[in-house]
Amino acid sequence: MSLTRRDFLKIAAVTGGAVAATTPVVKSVLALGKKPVSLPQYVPTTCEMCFWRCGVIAKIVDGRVVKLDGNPIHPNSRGKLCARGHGGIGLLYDPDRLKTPLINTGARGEAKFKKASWDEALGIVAEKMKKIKENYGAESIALLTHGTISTYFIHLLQAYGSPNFAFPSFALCRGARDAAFEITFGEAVGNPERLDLQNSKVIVLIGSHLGENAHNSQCQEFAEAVGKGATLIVLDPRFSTAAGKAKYWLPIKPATDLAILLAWTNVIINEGLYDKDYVLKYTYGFAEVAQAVKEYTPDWAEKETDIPASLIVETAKILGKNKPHILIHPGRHTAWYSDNVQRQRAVAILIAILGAYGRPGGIYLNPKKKLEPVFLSEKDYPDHKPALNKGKYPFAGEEGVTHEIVRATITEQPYPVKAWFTTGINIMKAMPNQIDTMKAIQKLDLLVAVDMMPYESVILADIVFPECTYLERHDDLFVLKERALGVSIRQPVVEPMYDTKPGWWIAKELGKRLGLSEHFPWNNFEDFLKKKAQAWEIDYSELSKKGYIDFPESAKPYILSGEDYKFKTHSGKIELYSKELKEHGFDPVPKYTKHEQPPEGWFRLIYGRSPVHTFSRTTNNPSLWELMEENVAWINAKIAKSIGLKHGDYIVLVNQDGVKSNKVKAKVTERIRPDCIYLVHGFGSTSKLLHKAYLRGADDQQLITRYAIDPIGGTVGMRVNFVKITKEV
Ligand code: MGD
Ligand code: SF4
Repeated sequence: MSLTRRDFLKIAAVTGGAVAATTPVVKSVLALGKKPVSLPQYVPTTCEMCFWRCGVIAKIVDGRVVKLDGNPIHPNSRGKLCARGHGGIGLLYDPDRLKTPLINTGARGEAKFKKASWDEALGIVAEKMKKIKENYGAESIALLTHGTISTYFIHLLQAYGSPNFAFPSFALCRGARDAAFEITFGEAVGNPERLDLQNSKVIVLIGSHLGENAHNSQCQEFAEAVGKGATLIVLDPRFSTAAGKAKYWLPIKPATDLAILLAWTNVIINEGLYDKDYVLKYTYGFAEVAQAVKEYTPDWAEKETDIPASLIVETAKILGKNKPHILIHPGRHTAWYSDNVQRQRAVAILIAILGAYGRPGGIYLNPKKKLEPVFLSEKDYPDHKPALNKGKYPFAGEEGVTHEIVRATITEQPYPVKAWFTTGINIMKAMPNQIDTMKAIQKLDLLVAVDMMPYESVILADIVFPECTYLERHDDLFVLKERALGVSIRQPVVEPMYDTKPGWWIAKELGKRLGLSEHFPWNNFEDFLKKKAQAWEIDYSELSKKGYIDFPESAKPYILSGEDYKFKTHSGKIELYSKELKEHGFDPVPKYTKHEQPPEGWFRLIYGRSPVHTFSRTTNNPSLWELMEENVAWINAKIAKSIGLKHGDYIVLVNQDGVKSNKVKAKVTERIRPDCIYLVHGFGSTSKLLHKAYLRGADDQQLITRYAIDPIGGTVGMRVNFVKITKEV
């Protein structure tokens, strides 16, 4: 049963946070005189099946979660969840979950786990951390992290004296986009992205495979816009689900997107189709851009991209004529090659000259109101040596660069790294070059994993701390910038199962054993949340009942006509020409880079998402596994015919470094260019403790032994690997 907004609020207002109601099912059971079940309860919380963080209402009967629905008042869910959101129950009741702390009694990676008490496991880790600090300094402890748990462990590490943490979600994912938008507009595009899709007249997806990439409210707005007749232009070497809805599918040669972006800019400027008033009032460096793109003609771009010049001109004119209601999706996973930031700069420049930033149908503005940070503690962190990536990538931001931690661990330069914590991340599937990751792991004195499931990186750990799932814990409050500013709560809908604990508790208990109690000055995390809510003048009990509260007056989505809007860049304008890039020795306006193409007989390995899975973290989920048990390798039909391959045959992929994949079924299709092979990411698990996912499908990450670093933002391009097909399985 999905509650309407009115139903939910009415019930919440009457009964408080845990909302009771008698459903028809319960009534009929009572009428038949069967053993009565307790009345269902409804508790709002926030999803963490991916990082979109939708509002959820959990239905609980007899202490068990029986259904999850989208919270109707929450802007990220709008009453709906995606398949993975519904699959949260599968995670909660997955029999393969980690159930107690574990200590590996064998060699590293042998996974000869003995069950331990929390006290024993925490004590061992604290003692080892103290020794490492004594011998090498606290900086020798590094953290690789993803998701909400990051907050507590970054705090713990910093309190202990280490600056070395990294989110793969930056360097391997959205870092290039964020760096490019900060350089151009003075701020990142946000997460969720501030896309005014519902008002767009033209939507351009550059490898953003919406629909397969399922971010709930974004997909809802995308569907709404397409339903209202928005023209859709999709650049993708593969006929994606979104391409199926498009007026223009441009099957671009991989690694050449920058060419089409520069050619579009060329046509829009030459034809005078840019937004002249907007450019004059809000931008800096238009003349330099106009000069720089002169050489990037549609004829030139045709040779690079395989897209006919006539189509480049036609689509450029559609953009120009519908300005400013143009949504050029800034992308999410933008770590493709070595020039990611410049490709994303070209996206940003195009958005700016079409006047689509701060305009209906383009990118809406951040809310007017800001919530002041409330820290986990007021106590200062100790001084420490510079972080491992300090000074290497001028636009890398605060979120660290994963490969620098791997490199420093192997080389011990500029100083040794002796311990890793992995929290909420399966590093073997999230990071490229598994061979180097293993080399680094073998050099560690301590590897600790905090997780819910026995993924590959958990199997490698010396000590495993089992975290309870998001349905069993409080977490920090989430601040949303969905047009208006809002706050979303995560709270337990059931008690933690087994001997599992929330991430904040694990960090605090470790802190206690390291003499850092003053950094954790709260007994219970709810006390901290209440303090935060009070500082933000939010009624905590109302938040707990509704799941989400917003500040409607904070919304200011658009720049008003003629408004003197100041951007947060050095010049106060949108920087089409970037002095900042120039000062650091980079091109101030993007220039085209040519990338290597696959040799004869080889294919470029490309990858993407399935709408029913999140990375490797859901491939063992009983509910979602039923929907997709394994991935398949997309291969062009002509190529398949030429080598006698049939749809459904098992194949093995071998990459340029001789690394072989697990066996995988061939999907023979016209829907992909002949020079590519496509895999959905996250499959091919090698953890025997994942009984459903073990050896199902092929692991794209195993084949990604090479990567290309972008010198501007330190992002790690992973689409630089070539594979061959072999039929031996
Ligand atoms: P990517 O994985 O970069 O996707 O989602 P996106 O940012 O949309 O892109 C995959 C698409 O890029 C494929 O269609 C592929 O054919 C195309 N492609 C490959 N090479 C090229 C090229 O050279 N040029 C062009 N134009 N296209 C190319 C990722 C996003 O998805 C992210 S970062 C996260 S963290 C979320 N993860 C996620 C998930 O795991 N599952 C689901 N269901 N949804 C998710 N949403 C988010
Ligand atoms: Fe959960 Fe789906 Fe929303 Fe992600 S998009 S938070 S998985 S419901």
